[in-house]
Amino acid sequence: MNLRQRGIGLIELLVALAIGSVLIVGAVYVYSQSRSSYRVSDATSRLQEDARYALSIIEPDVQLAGYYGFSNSPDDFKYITGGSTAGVVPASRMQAASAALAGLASGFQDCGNNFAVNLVATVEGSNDTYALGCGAQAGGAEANTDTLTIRRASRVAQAAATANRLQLLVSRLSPTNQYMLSDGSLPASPALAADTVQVRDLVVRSYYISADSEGPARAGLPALRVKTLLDDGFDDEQVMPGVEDLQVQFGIDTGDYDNDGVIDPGLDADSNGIPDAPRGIATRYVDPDALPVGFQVVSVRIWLMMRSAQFEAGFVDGRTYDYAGKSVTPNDGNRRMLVSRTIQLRNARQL
Ligand SMILES: [Ca+2]
Ligand SMILES: [Ca+2]
Ligand SMILES: [Ca+2]
Repeated sequence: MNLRQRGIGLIELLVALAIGSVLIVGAVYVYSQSRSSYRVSDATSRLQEDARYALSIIEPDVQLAGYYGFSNSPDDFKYITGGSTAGVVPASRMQAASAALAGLASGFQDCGNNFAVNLVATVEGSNDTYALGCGAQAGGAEANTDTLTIRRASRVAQAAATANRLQLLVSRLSPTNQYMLSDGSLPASPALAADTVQVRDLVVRSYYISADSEGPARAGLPALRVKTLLDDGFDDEQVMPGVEDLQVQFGIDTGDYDNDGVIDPGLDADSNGIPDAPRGIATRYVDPDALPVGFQVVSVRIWLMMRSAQFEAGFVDGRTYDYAGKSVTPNDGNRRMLVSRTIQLRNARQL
């Protein structure tokens, strides 16, 4: 037998090389594709996670807006000083247009006249502008964004009254015994009783968007921030970086449940255009600066535009986002995610 050993011919070598390089190019392509789709899904899920967190902060605040202990009627409250229930100031005179409430620590008036104590306005906001009297932090307010303010009582009762803190004395037994105080002096009556007469802190929170985020190299990345009423005044802290826009609309009950543009028959005996007994159904959404007086706000709709911290090479966000009466086409290399939520107010004010 003449077994001839043969080597690999040039043709075979070239064919093998060609097949090999096709395989390598293919593998590299698949790898780079999966890497970039991983990057996209990673960026997207981060935006999603941040949005979820930001909403988890805002949502409970809004749900409880207008919760004032045993009463959801802010008109029941009266401001007292020195524990004296004589010469009280009713809630109707604690509003922005009213005379400045006497005896308040100056910090309480920093965000505007009677801003901290305006119990009647359980939710309020400004439309596409920053209208709080106290300055926006971190580069100032981002242009064309809304603000949202909520007012309510704290979830837990305090053991005692504290000076220089805005607090509510709430009574389950008598709607006339609802007081607000800031000097730690409780009236002689009603006396505190665990289940029926309690002191709760007044909670006032104002959400807005700043132009910058905190932290190194975070200038130019907008952030969601919140001002919170504390002892003597307002604190300002960042909730979440990478929130480019906050938009707010209020759902009001116009009594037009059959949606024909006018209040339904029989619901407006006093003919003032406002349902006499609102059912707590949002029949119309309005911008925060277009809230008609006297209507019940039953829900708040919120939009957050989340934005990635960095430009992404080769990516252009050419989408047009239509929301809250705005239309935005960014055309830049930032990835975005628009999230929205409609939050029901549990303590919608009964008028
Ligand atoms: Ca707006
Ligand atoms: Ca109607
Ligand atoms: Ca009416």
